[in-house]
Amino acid sequence: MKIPADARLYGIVDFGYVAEDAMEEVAAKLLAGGADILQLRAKGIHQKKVAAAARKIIPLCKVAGVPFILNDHPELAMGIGADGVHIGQDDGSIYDVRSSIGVEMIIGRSTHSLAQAKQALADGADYIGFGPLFPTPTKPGRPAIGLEDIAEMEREVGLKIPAFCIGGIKPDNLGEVLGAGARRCVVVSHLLLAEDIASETRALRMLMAH
Ligand code: TZP
Ligand code: MG
Repeated sequence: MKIPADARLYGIVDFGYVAEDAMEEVAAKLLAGGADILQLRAKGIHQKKVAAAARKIIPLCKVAGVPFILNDHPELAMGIGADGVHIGQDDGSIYDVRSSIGVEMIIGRSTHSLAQAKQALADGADYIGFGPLFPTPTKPGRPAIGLEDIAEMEREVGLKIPAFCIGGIKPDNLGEVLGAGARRCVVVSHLLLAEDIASETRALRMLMAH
């Protein structure tokens, strides 16, 4: 499965916010609210637990017709039938990951500057994350890059592959982010900490509809 052309909101089920026994339920809520892509992110979690969570979430994504992306672990992503893998700047080259998982699977790359975004495009990434726009508890210590490069990034990269702005995005600042030129976003903590995850996801998705 490819990233749908009209994908706007990318949701992440993150072990940093979601208990192991709630993974499936939270994934279902993000999907019910209209998340267009779903990632499982499990920093520092044993691969067996990551695989177990992925096996519960993948069938939900299949029913919803939403791509399932695993953060890190390209081999595991392939083994469990993920649609793709998301890799950071320190996770090796896109070329090496592509060589091991093949041409069918989606490869997403985290980028933290315009130069990295252009490089990811040149290296053959299928989509990028671009941020963090704002400081975020989900990635502590990572400096915020602000909004000023979004428009150029969208022109240079986002017109060729989907580009998802990320980092500290919430309804309060979404207007500003879209106004700066963003067309697609990843939202993690705001959705995972919401009292009603499905309706919060739906509300954000509607704000991004145009
Ligand atoms: N990469 C750059 S910022 C970020 C990641 C994984 C965290 C985004 O999470 P939040 O909670 O939406 O700020
Ligand atoms: Mg990584």
